[in-house]
Amino acid sequence: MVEKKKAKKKTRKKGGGKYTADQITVLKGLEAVRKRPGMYIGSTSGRGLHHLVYEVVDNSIDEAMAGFCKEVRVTVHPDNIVTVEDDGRGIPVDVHPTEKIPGVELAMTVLHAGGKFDKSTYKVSGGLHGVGVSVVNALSEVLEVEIRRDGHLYHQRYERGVRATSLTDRGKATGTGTKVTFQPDTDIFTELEFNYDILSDRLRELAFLNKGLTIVFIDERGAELIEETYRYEGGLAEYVTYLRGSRSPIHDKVIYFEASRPEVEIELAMQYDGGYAENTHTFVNNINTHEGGTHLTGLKAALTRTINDYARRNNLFKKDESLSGDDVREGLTVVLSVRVMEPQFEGQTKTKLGNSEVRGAVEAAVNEHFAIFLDENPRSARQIIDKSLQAARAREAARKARDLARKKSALEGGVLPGKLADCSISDPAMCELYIVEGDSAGGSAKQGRDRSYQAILPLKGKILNVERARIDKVLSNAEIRAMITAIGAGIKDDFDLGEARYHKIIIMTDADVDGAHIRTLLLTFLFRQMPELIEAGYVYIAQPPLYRVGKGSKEYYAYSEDEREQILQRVTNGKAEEVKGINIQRYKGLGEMNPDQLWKTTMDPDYRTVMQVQIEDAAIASMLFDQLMGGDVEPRRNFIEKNAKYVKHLDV
Ligand code: 0RA
Repeated sequence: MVEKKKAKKKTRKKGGGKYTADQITVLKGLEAVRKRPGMYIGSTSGRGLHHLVYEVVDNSIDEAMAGFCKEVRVTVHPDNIVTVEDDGRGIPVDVHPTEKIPGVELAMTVLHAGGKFDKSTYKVSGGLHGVGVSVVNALSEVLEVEIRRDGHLYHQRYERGVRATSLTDRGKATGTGTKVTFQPDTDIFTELEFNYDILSDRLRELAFLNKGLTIVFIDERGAELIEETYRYEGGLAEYVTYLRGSRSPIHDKVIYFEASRPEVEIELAMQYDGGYAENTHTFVNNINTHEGGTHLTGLKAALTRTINDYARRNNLFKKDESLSGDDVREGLTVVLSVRVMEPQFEGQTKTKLGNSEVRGAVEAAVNEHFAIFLDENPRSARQIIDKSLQAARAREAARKARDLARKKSALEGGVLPGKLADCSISDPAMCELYIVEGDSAGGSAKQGRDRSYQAILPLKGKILNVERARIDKVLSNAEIRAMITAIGAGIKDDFDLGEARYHKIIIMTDADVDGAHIRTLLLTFLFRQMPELIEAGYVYIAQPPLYRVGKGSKEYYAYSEDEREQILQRVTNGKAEEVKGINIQRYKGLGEMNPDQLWKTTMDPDYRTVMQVQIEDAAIASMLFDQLMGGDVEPRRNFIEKNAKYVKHLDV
């Protein structure tokens, strides 16, 4: 009922006159966005907040992709007001023949109209984010747009999506372009502060993905103004160099090509290095497809086939030898970017490409261009194949060792690791596996748990860094073997989600830097060896409390500094003299909690908070890890800081 009243009030124009029927539809549309923001931007937390910037930037990038814009400037002002400015043609200002309002007003107020009045001028549009700038308008306390066009400067202001001024001509001006300034609505968003790293990472990524485009990022919030310029003439080829970081390449030239097919435009860059990890990044219309999809399937098929064909033709195999997908991707950094007219996004986080026609197109293009590269660069080809063969031999040795271990443990009676305290229920959908740092915390967890459905696997110290070790070494590590057998679904290409023995795998580490490090190692391991487990939403992070506040027989647990303050305020009623009877304990590790406390705070489903790990969080974790373990000192110095950011990222 209240809603109706609100809508009515808003249909009154500032100047007095009534809105037309069309504009009432407009207001209803924007009202719908304000009522269910999550439907349009995913969430109203930090993620959704940053989404607003991406949405506006996407419009400028579309203009750049159409060939009319060279530079995009993004500024974060004090109070988290954001400006996105481009030197494109400027959003049209002339009155629309049937809608009877200026084009810019249509873009700002009509859902899905976005900047795309004329689809044919835009070859492809930003898929996932393509909800249109009207959504940003609806969710902003204030939005102002300035357009330079036809020798004039035009301006208009909106408040919460509703027109506050008419489009006005502010006089003569040179050049063309669009400038949008907006302030996210405090009524809508739970988090209002823009994160410098998240924005700069995304803007840099966009610059890599759109070669030649200049993106300037300015942050005016701190004592010192920060300005960074991203511009990459080499596009994805430079991106691969950037991602490879300090790892040494095994061939000098980055393999690079662009291909245009009726169903899809393809850009690809890749390079092999001496490491053992695979670093694959795929994009569709500038969106990171963390969950992969048809383009990735096509790429993988082509890599395996092209290398095997080349090796066979050039007699590089001993008899019966062949290379698997995992073999040919060891030490490979590859970025694939495709542009598709009507992308279908699927998966848990809608970052998996579903369009079936893309698979064959990518496969054919990669086959063709990669085969040319190998033929034209025989020395590089030899090195790539040698490396893949080494990977294959290591994998074969590991498989034999594993088979042997399996037979051995089968003879001994139990296949499950000795350290695992399993649960009694056998339905995986109901079962949880806690992977716990340290034997003492493991002991408390074993005593405190509900043994019917909670299993505990304690791990000793730091597990092996899978990023820097080859598969045979990874599999010879006892802690890693224990995890693989406890989970029970295998690894890599042999992974079978249906075999997973638990549908919740909860990483429980200390709430300190070491704990964060171990968590990163575990996430990296899961991300590298069983990404499907993360994609299925089976992986979680436990949230142990930081403090226990005791007062008399009462006790409270605080999971953050803020919460500790709140609790203190509450129990002392703000009166300082009451502080004396209070005992504050800071938990340095899980081991300091007794079984009952651990159960109550961290394991009891009715009380605990667990964070579900998204595949992109795991990807970020493994990237960070790689930076940490690389040769450079600077990234290592930044690790703690960055790691803090990634933990924050999980939260949003
Ligand atoms: C449609 C038509 C034209 C420009 C745009 C959209 C446009 C939209 C945005 C949003 C942000 N920056 C933008 N730049 C341009 C121009 C049509 C013409 O001039 O012929």
